[in-house]
Amino acid sequence: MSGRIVVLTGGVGGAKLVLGLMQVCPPEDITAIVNTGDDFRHLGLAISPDIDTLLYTLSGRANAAQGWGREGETWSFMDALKSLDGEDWFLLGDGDMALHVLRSHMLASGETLSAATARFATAWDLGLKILPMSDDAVATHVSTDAGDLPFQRYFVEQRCAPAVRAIRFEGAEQAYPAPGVIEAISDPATRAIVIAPSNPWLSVDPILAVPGIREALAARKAPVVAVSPIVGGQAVKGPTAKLMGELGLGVTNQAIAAHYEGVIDALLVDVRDAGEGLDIPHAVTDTLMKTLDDRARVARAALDLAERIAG
Ligand code: FO1
Repeated sequence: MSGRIVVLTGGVGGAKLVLGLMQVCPPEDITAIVNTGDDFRHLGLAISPDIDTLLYTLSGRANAAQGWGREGETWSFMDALKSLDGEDWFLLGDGDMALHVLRSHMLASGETLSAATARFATAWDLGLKILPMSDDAVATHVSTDAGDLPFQRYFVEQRCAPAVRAIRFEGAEQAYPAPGVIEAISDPATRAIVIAPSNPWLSVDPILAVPGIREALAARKAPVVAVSPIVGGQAVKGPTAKLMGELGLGVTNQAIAAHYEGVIDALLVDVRDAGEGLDIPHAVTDTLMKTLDDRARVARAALDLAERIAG
């Protein structure tokens, strides 16, 4: 399939699919639009977890087992920080610090998150475009039975334990899509838009909450295919299944399809859930992504489904 591919992604599962797309399409044809709702300032540093997970995953630097951060990371900064009674609930590796320090320095010098992200993608010769969903601050907060929590406090400090009652994206109403985001979605050369198997409520909804993005998707020419984050009635990593239960939803692909109502044309589901009735176009494959070949297979299946939809 030649032409431009756009992928909306966040979190670890999303990064795996983007890596799969890089195996089956020329990287220069791919534009990744990345969730920045997880971003926050910590110890004065601008942290962008989903951008960094994508940078590490695509450059082969990721700590695959851990899902975030760098393979072979060292922790002398954290040791020194703890010795000074600094906040140590959010771990900042020595190599990881380079991204946070450089990004923070560029933002403090008036550059945008887009510019910092493009610099890193170029420095690591990744080939694809990585666009933040917005250069404006959008912060995911969850209202839980343990109170109102900024995303990283919920995800890291509380390890997703509190039951989520509601999710909001502070600043979304005032945010603008980052340069190139609407253009990529609306580009006549774009032949498929893929929503990666990220958590729809926590990693994709912030992207859709930026005014203009959902509208551009609804007005799209290209088919939009979502890869379900559910495998065998569970979620592979992270809190998706738990969250769906807390939101009063069954852990089903019908619930995923309903959530993306109006945005997607089709859903790629896992072979273990193939029996579930779905009233939108769909395809079935083994969506469990352990190896690079797995990631390429899922990416290929998503593009084949898009091609089928395009007719
Ligand atoms: N996740 C953790 O579970 N513990 C951490 O200490 C942690 C630190 C961290 C530092 C930089 C970064 O980019 C990501 C980090 N993450 C950590 C992962 C992060 O919370 C998640 O990747 C996303 O926010 C959820 O997708």
